[in-house]
Amino acid sequence: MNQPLTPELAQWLVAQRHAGHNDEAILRAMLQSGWTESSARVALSRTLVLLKDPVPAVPAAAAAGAYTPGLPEPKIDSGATSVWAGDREVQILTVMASPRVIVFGNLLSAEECAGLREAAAPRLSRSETVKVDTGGSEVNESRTSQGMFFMRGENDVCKRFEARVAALLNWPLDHGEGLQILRYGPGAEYRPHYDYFDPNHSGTQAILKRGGQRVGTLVTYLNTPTCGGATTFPDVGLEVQAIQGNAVFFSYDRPEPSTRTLHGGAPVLKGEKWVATKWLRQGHFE
Ligand code: PD2
Ligand code: ZN
Repeated sequence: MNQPLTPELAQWLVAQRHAGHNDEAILRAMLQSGWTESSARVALSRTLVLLKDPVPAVPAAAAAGAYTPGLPEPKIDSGATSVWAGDREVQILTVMASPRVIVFGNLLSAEECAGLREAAAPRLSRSETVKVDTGGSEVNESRTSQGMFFMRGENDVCKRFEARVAALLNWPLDHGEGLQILRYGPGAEYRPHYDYFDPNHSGTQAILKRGGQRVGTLVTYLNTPTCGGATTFPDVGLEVQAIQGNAVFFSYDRPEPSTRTLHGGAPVLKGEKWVATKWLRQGHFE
């Protein structure tokens, strides 16, 4: 059932949250009353706005309705084994409710993976992390990969990939950051971190002016390392193996550890690992 978020329903959802029921319990109740999982999730995330959770949105932009409500989410019903992403059938390999994690298969062809690797290779340099005080970036031992950013729509493969991701995750193309390509050599890793911008860091307000918070991450594997390099979710003991063409997606409805979206790139033990990371924002990202 694809129900609209009526005032009565919104009131019920808010009351459930006020009563201390966690999202999983509320979701279960909604599924029992006939909701599809994807529409229940969207309705649930919209109540955050009603509750005025401390999502560090840029208030003016949020008030002006510049942000898309809800979260990126594929249209999949329970048990679906694949989903149409506009120009390609994408497999659903693993689905987790909380944290919201979905592993996709066959998101990119071998040729598309090679095209992204080849276009990125001459532009790689040591990866940096966000500098928490200014919002700038710096080299950090916790991230030993090399990386580069494409501009959105920079070449044909980027354009095709961005359109596919927008269709797959039902999220406007212009809310996505440019694709980031990472190459991890043997021993390289990305220690566990959150992808949202921490509201307590002084540099965050400046970052949020451009598109608001990150609300979802899609890491797509552009090759298969010989050994190691899984994407890990330590809070829930999940490891997603890096298999060429597959991708792991996760979303977060608030910039807080309670989303359990702590994740990392385990050290590559043999061979190398290439990924394309797509971060999705609340609003238009210029
Ligand atoms: O390469 C990965 O598996 C990975 C892990 C954690 C990538 C990212 N985070 C990222 O690009 O944010
Ligand atoms: Zn990350």
